[in-house]
Amino acid sequence: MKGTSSIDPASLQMLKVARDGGLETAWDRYLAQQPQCGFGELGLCCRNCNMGPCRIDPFGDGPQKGVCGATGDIIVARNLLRMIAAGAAAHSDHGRDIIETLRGVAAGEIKDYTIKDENKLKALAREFGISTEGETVQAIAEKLAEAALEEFGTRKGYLQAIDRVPSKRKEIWEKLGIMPRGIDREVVEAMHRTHFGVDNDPANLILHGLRCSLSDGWGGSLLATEFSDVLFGTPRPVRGRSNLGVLSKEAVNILVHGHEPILSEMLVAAAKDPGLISAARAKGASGINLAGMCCTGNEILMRHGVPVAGNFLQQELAVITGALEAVVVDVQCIMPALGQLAACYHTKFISTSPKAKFPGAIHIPFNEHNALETAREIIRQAIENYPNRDKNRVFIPEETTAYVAGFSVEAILSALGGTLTPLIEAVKNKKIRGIAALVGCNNPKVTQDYNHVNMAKALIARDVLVVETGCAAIASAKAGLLLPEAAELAGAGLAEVCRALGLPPVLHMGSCVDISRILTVAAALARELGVDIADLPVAGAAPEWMSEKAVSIGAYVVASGIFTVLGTVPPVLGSNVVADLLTRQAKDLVGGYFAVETDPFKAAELIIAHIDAKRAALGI
Ligand code: BF8
Repeated sequence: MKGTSSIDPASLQMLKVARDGGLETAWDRYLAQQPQCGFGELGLCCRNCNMGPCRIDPFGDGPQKGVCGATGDIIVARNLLRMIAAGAAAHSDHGRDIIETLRGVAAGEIKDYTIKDENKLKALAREFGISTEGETVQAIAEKLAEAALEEFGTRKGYLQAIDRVPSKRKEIWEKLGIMPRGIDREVVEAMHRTHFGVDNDPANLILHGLRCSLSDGWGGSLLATEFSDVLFGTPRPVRGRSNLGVLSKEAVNILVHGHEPILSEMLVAAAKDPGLISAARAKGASGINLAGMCCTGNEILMRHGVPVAGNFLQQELAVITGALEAVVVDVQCIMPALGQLAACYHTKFISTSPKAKFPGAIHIPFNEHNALETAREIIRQAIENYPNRDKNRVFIPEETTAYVAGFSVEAILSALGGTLTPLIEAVKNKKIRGIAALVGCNNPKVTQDYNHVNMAKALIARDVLVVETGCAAIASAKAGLLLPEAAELAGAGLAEVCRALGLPPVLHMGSCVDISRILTVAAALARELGVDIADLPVAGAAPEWMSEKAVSIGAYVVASGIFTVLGTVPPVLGSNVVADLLTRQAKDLVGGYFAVETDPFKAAELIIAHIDAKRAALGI
C-alpha cells in the first residue's frame, strides 16, 4: 500500500498531531533518508577491515572486488551472517538474564521474585536430566539454572532442547554439520568467520548462519521463554485492551517498552502498591495506569492482561499524546529518538539497563537485587511528574480494541483437552487447512500493520490457523483479530473449530523469543505424526520485519524446515549465489526456504499453495 503511513486510525491521528506540532517521527526520518544507499540495500558494502570501506558495483562497470579480493557473493554472505549473529546474541543475552535471575532466586540472593510455575520448573529439570525426587524447589531451580547456563558454553555435544526435535530433522542438521553446539559459541564463531581473511565461501558462511540461528531458536530464545514461564507464570488465556486509547486522561501513565520481563513484571507489581496509588491520587490523578509497548508489552499482556499501547512504530506516537509521565525502557527496539522527543513534553524517558543507555534519558539502574524498590522509585518519579502534564497538549486517540492473548503451548493443549489430537484431526479433515506463523516488526517501508492485518485476514479466510508473536500480534490485537468473535472472518472449517473451542482464529503466543513456543508445537506435531517438521502443512512469515533479531528468526525457522515469506526485502540481492541459496537450494538442504513477497495478498497465496502441497504429500 503506497503513500500511506499506517492503516491504524490511532497512528494516523497521532501522525497528524506530530505534523501539526512540527514533531519528527520515524516516518519523517525514513523519507529524509531517500534514496537509501543502494549498496547497502543490496548488501554490497563491506566495513570489516580498514583497507575499506569497499563496495561492489552492482551494474558491473565499477569494482567487482574489495581491496582484499572479496567478491559481492562473499560480502553479502558475510554481512548476512553478522546480522544473524547480532539477532541471535540479542535474544540469547535476554535468555541468559532470565536464567541468572532464576539462579539468584533459587540461591536466596534475589528476594523480589518467586518461582510461579513449579510444575514447569520440574518438567524442565526432567528434560535436563535433573532428578526432582525428594528435592526442594530451590534445589531443583539452582541445578536447572546451572545446567541452562551451561548451554551458553561449549561443554556439551549439542543444545538440550534439540531433544524436542524429530529425529529426521536432527539427522539433517548432523549431515550438514549445523547442529548448534553452545549458544555463545555459535555467535562467537560467526564473528570469527566474518573477520578479515577467515571464511570466504558464501555457502559455508550461510550454513554457519543457520547453525547460529538454531542456537537462538532452540537455545537462547527457548530458554528465555521457558525460564520466564517458570519465574513469572506460564500464560493462560487472558483478556485485555490494545492501542493508544488505553492511555488515560486522568491517571499517571507509565509506558514500559523493551523486552525483558524482569523489569516489566516488577513494574506491574509495584503499580498495584496502595501507597503509590494514594500518592498518585494526592497529586490529582485517578490512579496509576501502566501500559506496554512492543515485546515487553507482550510479556505482561500474556501473563496479566496489561493493556498494550501499540507496536514498534507507535513508540514515538505514545509520547506525542502528551499524556505519558514516564517511558521506562530496558533493551531492544527502543528508538534513540525518544530522548529528544520526550524533551518536547513533560515525559521522563527512563533507561534502566547498563547495556542500553540513550541520549536524553534519565538512567535509573535496575537489577534483580533491588527490583521492587527500583520499580517503586520509577513509579514515584512518574507520579511526581504528573502535575507537570500540560492538559492542553494532551491528545489521546479513542481507539482501543479488546483482545484475548495468553496462548502458551500449555494453554493451547488445555484448550484442546490435553492433547494435540483434536488439532491433528482438524487438520486431517481439512477444517484447518494448515498453520501459519506471522511474526515480526513494523517498518516504515511498509504501511504500518497493512501487511500483518491483511495477510492474517487472507489466511484465516482460507481456513489457515494463524499463530503470532511480537509486533505482528499487536497489529492483530488492534484489528480485533485476537477475539473469538473474529471467527466470523474465518473460513467455515476454521470458524467451526474456533467456535467449538472458544478460540480466536489468530492466536497470540507472546513476544519474539516466544517463537520458540511455535517451534515446540511444530516439533510436537511432527513427532506425533511420525514426520519431519518440513513435512507439516505449516509456514512462517515476517510481513513487516526490520530488526536483526528477525533475520535470526527467519534463519532458524527455515533451518527448522519451515517455508518463510518475507514482506520486506533483505539486503542480499547483490549476490545471486546467496539469494539462490536462501530461496531455492535451502529447500533441498533443510526443507525450508525463503520467499520475498511485499504484497500481503500474494504472500498469503504463496503460503496457501505451500500448505496445499504439503497436505498432498502427506495424503490428507
Ligand atoms: O522482538 S517484533 S520491532 S519489539 S524485533 Fe522489535 Fe520486531 Fe517488534 Fe520485539 Ni521482535
